[in-house]
Amino acid sequence: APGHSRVVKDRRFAELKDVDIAHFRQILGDKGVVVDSDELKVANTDWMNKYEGHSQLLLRPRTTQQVSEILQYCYAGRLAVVPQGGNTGLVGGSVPVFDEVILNLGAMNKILNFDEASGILVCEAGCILESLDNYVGSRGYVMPLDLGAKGSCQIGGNVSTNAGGLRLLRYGSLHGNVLGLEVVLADGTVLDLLGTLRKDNTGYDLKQLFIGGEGTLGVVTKVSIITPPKLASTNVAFLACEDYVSCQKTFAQAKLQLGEILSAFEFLDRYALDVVLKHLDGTRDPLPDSKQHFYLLVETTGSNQLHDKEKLDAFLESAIEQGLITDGAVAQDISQAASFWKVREGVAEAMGKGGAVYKYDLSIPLKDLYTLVEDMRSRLKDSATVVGYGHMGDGNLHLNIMAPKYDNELLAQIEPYVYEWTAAAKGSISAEHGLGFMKAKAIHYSKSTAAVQVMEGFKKLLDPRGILNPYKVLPSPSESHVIS
Ligand code: FAD
Ligand code: S2G
Ligand code: ZN
Repeated sequence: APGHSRVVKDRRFAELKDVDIAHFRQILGDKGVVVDSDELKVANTDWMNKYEGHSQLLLRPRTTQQVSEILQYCYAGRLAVVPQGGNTGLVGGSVPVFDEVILNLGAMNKILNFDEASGILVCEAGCILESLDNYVGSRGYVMPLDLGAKGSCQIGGNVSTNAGGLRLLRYGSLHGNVLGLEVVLADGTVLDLLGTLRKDNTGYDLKQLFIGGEGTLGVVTKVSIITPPKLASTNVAFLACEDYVSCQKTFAQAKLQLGEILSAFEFLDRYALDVVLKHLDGTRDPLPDSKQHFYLLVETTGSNQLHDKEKLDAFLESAIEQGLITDGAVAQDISQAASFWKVREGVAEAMGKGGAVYKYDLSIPLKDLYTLVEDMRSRLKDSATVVGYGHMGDGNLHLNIMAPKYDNELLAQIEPYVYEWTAAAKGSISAEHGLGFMKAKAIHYSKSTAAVQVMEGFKKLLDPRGILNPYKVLPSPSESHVIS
């Protein structure tokens, strides 16, 4: 795809042969072996239509045993494999770079157990996040993560990217909520780490390696996760601020006055709001008269609507008194709350409608977080639309740059500038989306050489033949940093 740093195909890997396909048909039956070109085209192309591989084979296993037999065979024959979930990843991690076999977990979507006393869910990796949220929701619980891709992303993919999302501020990261995993290693070994205990300090906590492993250390086949109770009262407010400093001060105020009921604190700038209103049907400006530069979406979740409303009203009053916000609306019902969320969640999709989009998912110290957006805007002038939004509560900026088409001159003005800027601000070049293919070459902006060497050690230990998701996360030895 445009702007890829060209990597050379690893000569260690075998080419797919008919005898291989015949073997997979024996393991999976015809249904689980897809060679149809239309289906392959979809599986080879990422959500942004930016990365496209040319795999000749898509496998859809239905059991852990089948995953194990597939990997045993691929390991023995040195066939490279890309584990794939909902294919909503945004760093090119879920599609082949060349002709790697695609192993999609979507057919492994059974719920195995749900303990209604503890909220502990055990399910297969291919379960769609939204289906899980509906399932636990009907039993008085919520999934501890929520993201705009919930309708397609799978829990196995969420775990493998250590997805953050809209609720991390309240429920923390998957490194805390995932209690256990079942993983199949590159050679087919089934690693049963599927504990359901909150506390188990017996030896190294191996599951943590696969949370954020991006399919390079093992294939996640089952997940055990603790889900928080679904509470009675939710409030959503959409607020307008005239500058970024006011957003920061409003966040500080929200932490003080909303405290334990604060469940989300998102921001988007005027440019992001305009792109959503222009490109996404069914969205409307929650504050049509305000025409401000910054907007906040603040959500509270608590057990008592009366108490929560009291806290929220006191917070809004003091934010207005202190001139931190110039306007605001509190959703009067569920559908208005959903319309506020639709504006925030719609930015990712809207940014893709203008042609080409360059996405940067950065952790930056809060005080500097928006300065990069302003820098990029003055650097690119009118050659692109520069938009800033994201999970302000986590110090996570989504810098999105939209242009009519992918253009290497434009890219050269963005990278490595954005990475250098983030490293200088002591931030992270990937807050929640992972490194995938897009940022494998940029890991050193956020991790030391020694740290990368230890990671390479783990990779060698768990996948000595390198067949799992090659060219991703860690710099490929054969990588030439030529921008094609
Ligand atoms: P895929 O895209 O299929 O795969 C992602 C990576 O995980 C790949 O490297 C793949 O090889 C690996 N993988 C997938 N399944 C497995 C498995 N079972 N075992 C081993 N490896 C596996 N991300 C956030 O963190 N926060 C957000 O707020 C957010 N919002 C988004 C909004 C939109 C509209 C979109 C399109 C994406 C968003 N994302 C967000 C990015 C993406 O949705 C997440 O990274 C998600 O967790 C990917 O899940 P998936 O099932 O689609 O995985
Ligand atoms: C979000 C989506 C990805 C992007 O909406 O929170 O993670 O940068 C993002 O558009
Ligand atoms: Zn995000």
